[in-house]
Amino acid sequence: MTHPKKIIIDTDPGIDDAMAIFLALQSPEIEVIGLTTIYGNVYTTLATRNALHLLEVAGRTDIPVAEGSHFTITKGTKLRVADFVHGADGLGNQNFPPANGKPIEQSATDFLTHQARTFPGKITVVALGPLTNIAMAIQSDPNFVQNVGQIILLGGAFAVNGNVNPAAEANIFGDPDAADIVFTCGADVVAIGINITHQVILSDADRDRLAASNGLFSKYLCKILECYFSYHHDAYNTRGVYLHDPTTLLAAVDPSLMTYAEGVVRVQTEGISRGLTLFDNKVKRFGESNEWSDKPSVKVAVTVNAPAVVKLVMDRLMDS
Ligand SMILES: [Ca+2]
Repeated sequence: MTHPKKIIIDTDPGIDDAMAIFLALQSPEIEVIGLTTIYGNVYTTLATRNALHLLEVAGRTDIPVAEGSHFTITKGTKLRVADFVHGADGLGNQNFPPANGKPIEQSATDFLTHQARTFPGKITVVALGPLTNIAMAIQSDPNFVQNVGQIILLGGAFAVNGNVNPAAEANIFGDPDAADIVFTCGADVVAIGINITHQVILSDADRDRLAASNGLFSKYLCKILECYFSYHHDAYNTRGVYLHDPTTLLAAVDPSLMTYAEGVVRVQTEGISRGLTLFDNKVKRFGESNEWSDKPSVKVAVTVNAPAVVKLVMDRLMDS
């Protein structure tokens, strides 16, 4: 049997982050060796607390949590926090008791670079929030890009509107400068954008099935999902929720759930379209050199087997 893939989840929990973390713990193909935290759905301090709490719920306090950056890569402290999507506590306003555990001494950046150095080529980073920690790892250790196996990130809106505004998807908007560093770093980067995740919907009927099951994770998730469903109903008029983070996690579990195009992604870091991801799919050979020329290619997911993703999410969360 092949060894499970070693995964570090960089996360801002977050309701769909909670789903992705539980899904990861239920997936024999991967081994979660740590969580690193970042602002996004909540501020970083609360993201850390929630990560510790979720591991306690799962009975997996053996997994270390390393706290990430409290500011953007350009030292910005005016952070966008999406508490209106996930509740003020990030987990559906359930007022869970505080976690007993503590984050490790190492920062997220040091944890990422250290693990990549210890297991060269073997670590997959699944990045589910703004990309500050990953960009800091790239900047702080010149060997990180060579050492890391793969970076699978939830971010961008490829040829569709964003979800913060027409230009930008939330994780990229959270730190566009960091995102541009990650996209152009030369590592094996796979981007799952909302062009993909908006096709993967957990319906009201799916939620009812989760609620009716006896699974530890499905029961917990049904408590926190209410807030997420009502946001989606108001914002998109959908009877269901988008599975952003779980879909991205499953790209690490089974890459064949999606198809990918290769090319160069740059991120707009200023102006009204700050956070816009622009993909050069290499179909056209441009006459002059431009800001995409000579940059390393990444993979961008372009199609997804949405029913298969939803089925895997349901099966694994109910079987807990
Ligand atoms: Ca997230």
